[in-house]
Amino acid sequence: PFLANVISHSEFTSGKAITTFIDNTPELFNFPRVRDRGNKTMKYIAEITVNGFPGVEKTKKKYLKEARLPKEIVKNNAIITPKMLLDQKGPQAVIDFINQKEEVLMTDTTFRDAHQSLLATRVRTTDFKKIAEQTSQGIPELFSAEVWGGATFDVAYRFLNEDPWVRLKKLRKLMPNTLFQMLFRGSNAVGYQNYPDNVLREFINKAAKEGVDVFRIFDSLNWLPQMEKSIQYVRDAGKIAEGTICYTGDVLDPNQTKYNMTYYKKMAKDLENMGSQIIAIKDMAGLLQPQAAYHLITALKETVSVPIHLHTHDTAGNGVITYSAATKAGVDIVDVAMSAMSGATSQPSMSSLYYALKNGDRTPNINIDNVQQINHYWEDVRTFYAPFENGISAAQTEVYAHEMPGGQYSNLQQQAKAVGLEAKWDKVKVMYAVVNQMFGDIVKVTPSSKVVGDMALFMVQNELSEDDIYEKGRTLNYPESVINFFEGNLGQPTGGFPPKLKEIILNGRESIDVRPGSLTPPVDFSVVKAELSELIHYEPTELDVISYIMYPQVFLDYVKMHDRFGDVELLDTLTFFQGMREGETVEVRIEKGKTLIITLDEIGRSDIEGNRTLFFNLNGQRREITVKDQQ
Ligand code: 3PY
Ligand code: ZN
Repeated sequence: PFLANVISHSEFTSGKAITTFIDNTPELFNFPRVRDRGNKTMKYIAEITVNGFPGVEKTKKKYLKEARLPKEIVKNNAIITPKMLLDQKGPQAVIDFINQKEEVLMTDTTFRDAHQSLLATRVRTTDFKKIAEQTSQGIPELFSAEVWGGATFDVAYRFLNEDPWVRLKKLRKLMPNTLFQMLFRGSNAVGYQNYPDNVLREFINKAAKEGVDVFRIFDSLNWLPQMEKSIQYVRDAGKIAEGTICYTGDVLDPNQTKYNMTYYKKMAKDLENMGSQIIAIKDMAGLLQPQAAYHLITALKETVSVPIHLHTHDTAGNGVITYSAATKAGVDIVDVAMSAMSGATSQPSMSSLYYALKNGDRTPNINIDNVQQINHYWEDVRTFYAPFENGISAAQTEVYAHEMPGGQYSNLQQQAKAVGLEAKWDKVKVMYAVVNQMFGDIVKVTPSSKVVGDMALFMVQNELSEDDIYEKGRTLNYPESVINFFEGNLGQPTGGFPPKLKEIILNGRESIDVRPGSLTPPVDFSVVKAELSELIHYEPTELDVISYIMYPQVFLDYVKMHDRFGDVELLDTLTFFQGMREGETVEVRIEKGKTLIITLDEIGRSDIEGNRTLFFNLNGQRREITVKDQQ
């Protein structure tokens, strides 16, 4: 194509070509990108069609219906949303707004926690984009939409071949009047390890700039020193810091000596003093029972003057009752999800809560018809992700025993599957509770929950009991995360580490008891940028640099995949996960006015070396793509 560009360029054909022509004529390098993009897209489709997507069974039918989109959303143009208040008047105006509201406010978690908890975080940007505008316009009364953070960041790169920053930017454009909320793991940011303070600041600033308004900041051990910096950085960025208490155990259990009412009240007060503008109670496993919710919220409302935002999971089936009790006790905001993406390990349903509180004095103010229509879309979209369903379709009260977070359940299940423990999943759950007690009953949420999960898998896989660990534990090769935890690199658990187990697991290794971030030198971003640029052979953006710092290998793998296959995020979800069937046509809108119309005419037989040629038609032209059949 380069030569063709030279030959057809008017300056060249006019005979005035000089040696600087190439340097002065950058348009020579405008290769026909569509052809390139078409080829890359077909390469991806061919690969998935022949070899499949890991863990996905091919159930695609040839002709698919599109997900139903709302026919008519009734807009409320007169409304002033919290996002407008934040942008025009700053965080205090949003807090005043919350305090003036009679009704209970809601956060919609459909774009983040709901699919993290139900579908292994696999929902793709394209499926959010299609409903984003209508969600923003149809439910402008929402306090916020949780759209980013938690596991969505690395899963986007790792499994979806997508850039999470691009997702954020696209959604921000489509939902300009909705407050965006993200889940931020304190000193672990969106990762599983501790990051230096200047990385936290950089990440928060970038996320704020790209559109995040409310940062829910938690620490996986409820250790306040790990949250303080992040709260400060969010405030410095002019956004809203939601300091978070992770809820564990049962606050009304008289035998509960650790996580009791005194503990929660003190933590709430400390978070308020630290500068939290809202306090979140993050009931990540769904352990907060209705009576406990009533007493806890009542006590916290008496203790602090900032609004309280309650988050739960519906695993045990009591979510709406818990919210109803919390609403009576004066909770300000609760987290819900679109009905089709709610329940079980996800959040309680938005529309169910609406009806549960209807005709009361705090009924959520939403247009329920709009909500129902938007929900039809999710009813259809959820079916695209059937291979990632975690199998929990009914309430499971055993969560009160194993205490596994909703967001972890489906991921740990996939992890167990990957190491051949699918059939022993019940054992893994029981072991999870055993490990928690061995660790001294810790708060379990990412990344501490991953430590407990890894240890439970390790013990089930190696058929080890608790006694085995104490008896022959010194000779075992523990998972990296477990050693890291006992070294103190995630911080300090409430009441400290169990000394005997710590000694066995560390087996002579050093440990720390100070904030890990106080020992980590700041990252020099320009050095990292240069290093990354060498590795990927192009000039990375500042967002690339921060992603690379969070997840070096995952980011590099993503770059490689992107290089090979292009923007696969533009493919529809069934094609992305299942490829194409013979005779099928798909359309890929690569930009405004440019659509790839791809038909798969035939899948050739495997040749002697195991290669298969797929015969496509791309916008009317025959194309062949050959891939190695791995089966
Ligand atoms: C996460 O950190 O990803 C969580 O959802 C914790 O609940
Ligand atoms: Zn959650």
